[in-house]
Amino acid sequence: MKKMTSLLAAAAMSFGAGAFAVGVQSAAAQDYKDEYSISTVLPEPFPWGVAAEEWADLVEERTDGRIKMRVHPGAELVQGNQTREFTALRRGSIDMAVGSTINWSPQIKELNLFSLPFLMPDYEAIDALTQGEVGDEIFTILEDNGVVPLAWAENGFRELTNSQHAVRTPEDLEGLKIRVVGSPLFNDTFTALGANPTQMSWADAQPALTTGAVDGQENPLTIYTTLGMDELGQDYITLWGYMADPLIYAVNPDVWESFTEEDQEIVRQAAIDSGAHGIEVAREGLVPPDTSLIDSIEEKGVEVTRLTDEERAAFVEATRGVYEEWAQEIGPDLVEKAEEAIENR
Ligand code: X2X
Repeated sequence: MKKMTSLLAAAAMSFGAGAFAVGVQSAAAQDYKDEYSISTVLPEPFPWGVAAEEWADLVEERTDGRIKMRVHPGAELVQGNQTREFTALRRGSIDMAVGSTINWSPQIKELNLFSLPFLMPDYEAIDALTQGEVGDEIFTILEDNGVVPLAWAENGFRELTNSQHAVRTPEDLEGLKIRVVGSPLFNDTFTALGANPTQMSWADAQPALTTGAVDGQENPLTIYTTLGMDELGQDYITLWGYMADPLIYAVNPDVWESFTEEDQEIVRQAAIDSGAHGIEVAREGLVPPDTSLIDSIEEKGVEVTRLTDEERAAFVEATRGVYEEWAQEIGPDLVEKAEEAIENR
């Protein structure tokens, strides 16, 4: 009888544990929101929007609709103020984001690494950072600062465009009013080059280009073509590849914790998969031997300036002081690690 009782008790216990586990599962599922917001700056068909939409699609498909995500482009959840995106993500007023390292660098100084002028000479250099130890270190820093980073995508190498004349030397930039993004590093770089930088959000940049309030801007050519900047009078492009901004997928930690482990894995893998595709889209037509995107711009009569090594060196030289100053700000060890990774790529 005693044995019987204890057997029954054991059965009841294991049944109870099972019921408890089921209870936790369904409570978690019930805790899920009807829809999660993904903040980003640019919609489809820009590489940002492609990456973010594909993330949402893959997650919905792979979770059988348990998790639905909606892309909010134009940084609309922070009223277009893209440099506030990281803070909103951390606080939970947005759930998820696919954001540029530039836009998050006012809060995370280490992300300025990617904006150091002429640190990364080519696409392999970007990969050497994001796919290596430096990328891991940056993800740890992001985690320590209250978000859950999952994967990388890409905006791309930012080329210089303007409405006035071809730029082949730093002297050609003298006095040109150039719209720059929201990290002080950009002000320093363009000031060192003799230009007149003016900081504004992407939302403000578009009308400023249309009205001619600024002479030029810097952004990847995917943005130039998708927006049709040739029609806004941006008739001169200098291919100088002075920096590139990767995009980072990240999730608010409370949202992340609310997901079951299985769903966390799905969300992470979908970010990695859509990010890999996003990087392909960001590089399409820009990497030799396929330069079709650049060719299509030239065919429109836009003057594309390609710098010789010597001409490029003049820009490197003119911005060297900014590089050194900002390397201190970012952290000399991280910068050194990045330089080594690029050297050994
Ligand atoms: O504002 C820009 O230039 C953009 C769209 O490239 C970023 O958000 C960094």
